[in-house]
Amino acid sequence: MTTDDGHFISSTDDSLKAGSRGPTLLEDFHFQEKLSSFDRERIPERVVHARGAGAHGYFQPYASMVEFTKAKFLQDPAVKTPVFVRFSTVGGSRGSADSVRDVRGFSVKFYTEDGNYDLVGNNIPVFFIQDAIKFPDLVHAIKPEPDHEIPQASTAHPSFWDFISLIPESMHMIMWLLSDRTLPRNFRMMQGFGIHTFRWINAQGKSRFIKYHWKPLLGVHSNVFDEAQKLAGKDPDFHRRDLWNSIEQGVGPEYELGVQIIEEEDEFKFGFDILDSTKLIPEELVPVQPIGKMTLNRNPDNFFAETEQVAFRPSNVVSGVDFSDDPLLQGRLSSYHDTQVYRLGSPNFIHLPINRPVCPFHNNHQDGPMQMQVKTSRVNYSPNSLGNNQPAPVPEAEGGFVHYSERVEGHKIRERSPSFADHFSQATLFWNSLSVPEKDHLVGAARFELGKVKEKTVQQRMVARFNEVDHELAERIAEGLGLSAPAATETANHGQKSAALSQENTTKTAKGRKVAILAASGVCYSDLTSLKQALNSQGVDCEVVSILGGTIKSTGGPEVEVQQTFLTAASVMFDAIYVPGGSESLTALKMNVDALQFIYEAYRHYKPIAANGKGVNLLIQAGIKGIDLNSPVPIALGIVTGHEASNSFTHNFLAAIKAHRHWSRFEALAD
Ligand code: HDE
Repeated sequence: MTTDDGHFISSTDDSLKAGSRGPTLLEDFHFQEKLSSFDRERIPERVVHARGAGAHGYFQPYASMVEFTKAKFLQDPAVKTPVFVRFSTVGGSRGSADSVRDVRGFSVKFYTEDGNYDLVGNNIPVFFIQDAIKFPDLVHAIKPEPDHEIPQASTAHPSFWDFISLIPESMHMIMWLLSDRTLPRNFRMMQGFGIHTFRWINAQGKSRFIKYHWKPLLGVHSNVFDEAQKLAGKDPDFHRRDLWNSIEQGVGPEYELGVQIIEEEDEFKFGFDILDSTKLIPEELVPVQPIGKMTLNRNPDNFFAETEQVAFRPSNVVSGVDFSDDPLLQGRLSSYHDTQVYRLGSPNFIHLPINRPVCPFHNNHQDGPMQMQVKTSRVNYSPNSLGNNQPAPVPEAEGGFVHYSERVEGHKIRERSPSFADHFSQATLFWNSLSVPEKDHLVGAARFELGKVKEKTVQQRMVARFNEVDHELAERIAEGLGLSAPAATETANHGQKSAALSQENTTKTAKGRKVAILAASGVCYSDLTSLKQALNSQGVDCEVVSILGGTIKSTGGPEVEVQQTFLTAASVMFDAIYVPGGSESLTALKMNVDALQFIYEAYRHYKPIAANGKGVNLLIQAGIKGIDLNSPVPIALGIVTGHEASNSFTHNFLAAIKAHRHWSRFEALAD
């Protein structure tokens, strides 16, 4: 151990004192350095998106995009571009829980041979506001209220809904905010969107409009609200841990990058403005073309150096990518650089290893705090003759970035374009596109959030807003709040839908799921291992959860290792439950309240549950209604029973895991 200057340290446990019971001496330079460094360990957390987790990986295009863009990293399917991705929540502080109801950030830094490209998106395709100048108001309203700093990481408070009720442009985003999208199961099963309309420019200088979509290969899946709330206590690091573990296990997240390409001449053909970030372009109107895949496969070595210090800026683009005039994007183009300089303390944040481009960079920027480059030239101005006029600008033909020469003219004016004025049609489109359970969840979320608002005027104003989205929606929310329903509006629901907006239509696979095997001493070895092996072979992870740690005796085989106990684990951490046979094991579990609660909670959260042998009695004991050992439960209900772990038992359980949630369970099984 040495000081920062390299002097060997002989002791770091006692400060230098005048006598062993005497005062500490100022000359103890090791003490001074250690404490002063400690005093400065924190940098300001991000003003939004403070809570996050990151990972390294790579992006590879499926085919050359040369027709549409000259961006080098999209030219050659053989080229893997390294990436660093940071996922985040928006509202909570750095130490807040992962699973709260919130929008998630989805930021990607591509380290291309042409310099870094940052695609800083969210997991929702639209945003709350149309103009960046309202962002501070929005964030003040989202964050804890300034007098008592309550609540943490939640929009369920009066000032948020007061603000929202006064800005109708937020209604489309609010529908997404109240939907299951803000409760992602994990980052591996979460979608990403660039939100704004960007431009791609090809080598001939032709510009097209672009919307970005990240689609997870495992599909888009969510927690139910009760589960998300419990996870926040049982494992506040649930998403971070899942990301880390999946990468350590070699099954890190994979996302397909897709683009919607809009020709310049089609800019005005949609009936809404493509510069308005509260609108999406339905996939039925412009399909999403898959263009490549991103794989995350390496965890950071150090959270602070990488995940905390990574600095994203939407203005950080490569040649071939350009901006649109979306007023939300335009504001972001300056704000992020500004925030990084404040947060990381200097424009030289770019020299930090996580932010540095992988290609060489040269310019005449000079000095400043924490300058890491030791430039050796006497010349630091342009033009110059003493340094052979280096560094010199690069002509466009050789890759120099040239902004798209869009023609603009107009009066200087603080005004919203009238083409941004329709705030409800797409909110209605979203509502219409949801499945029945998704609609129920949304209504429940609205009742919860507005139920935390005691100001009746705010509640009423919000109900009036929902009424403009859909009358039945407003009626249901009003009923939950104990308010009288508003009269139906003159404009009826347009009845349009878009299939891509419902999570029910997403990819569904058993791969990447995690099953809890509940067992105690005396568990049937072949029941346990045969199903476990079958699940593992399909990419399903299993953990044995028991009453005590260590190992348990089995019948018919060796001792079985226990991975978790009912104290360390909870059903919310798993996607499904399996109860193998073995009468001694089942008797022990039946006597254990935590085991019974574990099963009932998974049942309540609509998760697949399998039990064989007398395990079915344990499910009954746990409170699951309408089942018995001799008559199989309909597969759609996600409860798989049988006398032994047969092929059809395994097959049915895998099918139930693949379906993930079994929404119709309560109506069908209730006594
Ligand atoms: Fe951000 N946003 N934002 N934002 N944002 C920040 O930058 C801002 C917006 C998003 O993982 C800040 O480094 C303004 C939309 C993500 O490090 C800050 C506006 C979208 C992240 C900032 C927006 C985002 C941020 C805070 C209104 C989705 C986390 C700390 C125009 C497309 C990046 C920081 C990371 C972070 C400003 C709106 C996504 C203050 C002014 C729209 C994913 O600069």
